Amino acid sequence: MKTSLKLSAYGAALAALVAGMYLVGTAAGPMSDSSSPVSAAGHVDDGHGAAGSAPAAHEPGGLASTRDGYTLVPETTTIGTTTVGSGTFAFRITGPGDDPVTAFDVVHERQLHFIVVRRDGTDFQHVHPEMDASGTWRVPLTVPAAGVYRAFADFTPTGGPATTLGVDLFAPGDFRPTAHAPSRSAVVDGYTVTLDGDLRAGALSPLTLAVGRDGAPVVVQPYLGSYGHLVALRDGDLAYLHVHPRTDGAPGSAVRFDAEVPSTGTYRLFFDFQVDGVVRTADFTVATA
Ligand SMILES: [Cu+2]
Repeated sequence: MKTSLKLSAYGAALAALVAGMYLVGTAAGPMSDSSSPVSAAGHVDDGHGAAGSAPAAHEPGGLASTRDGYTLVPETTTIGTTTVGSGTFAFRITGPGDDPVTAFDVVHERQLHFIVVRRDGTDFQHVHPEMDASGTWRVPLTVPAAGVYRAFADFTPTGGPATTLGVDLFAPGDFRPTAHAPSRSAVVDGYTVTLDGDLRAGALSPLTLAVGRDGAPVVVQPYLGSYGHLVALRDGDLAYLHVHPRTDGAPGSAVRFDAEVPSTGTYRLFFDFQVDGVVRTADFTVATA
């Protein structure tokens, strides 16, 4: 069975809900402050600073394993596939002073959201590890095929910034990359999910995700505090953006998001939605308009 279809748990992460809005991002600042050349935000680093003067503040999340004094420290970087064995993946988040962090804010009903995806944008998983008293997180983790995977830890340390850190994990074996043609429609377990709307770099982009089955709309259920969760990963570097639905959206078969991507390019979008108590993931490939 595909792991992406059987997420037993799921959620969202990201702390900072922009006041009265719907966009949640992992970047330390608003997405419009990214280093994208299309950004028109007022306090983008304009180059007056010396090279190396904390450009990370303007970067999307997930591109680094360490940021703002917080580091994602995996116990091992080798993971098993369904054919060569599986295991438990363990890691810690260390903070200032290199001590393990044990206090995290609950965001979307979880202290930490963990996402694993192969670097070609395939086999997305969103799971919720458990932390012990020493600050070690563990989660059963198996991937369906060999390759290099990116793992993202999406969390808010208590008193610290909303943060997404990423590390590469390796599943031994023959790796066959998958190309993803542009797609705005996905079928998952008989549910058809359709994406409407254009992604525009550096601007809020209204997106609608509609779920149906046998030609009829299907009403999605709330899960972990919203009606669906959307992760966008930039093709090429897997820059990570986590977007939540607009709060003015009534429950229904269509979930509305306002996403903002930091640059032109192609993005893989992963939409987690719940129907009849089961969380499923639909994925799309969209280039900026
Ligand atoms: Cu989660």
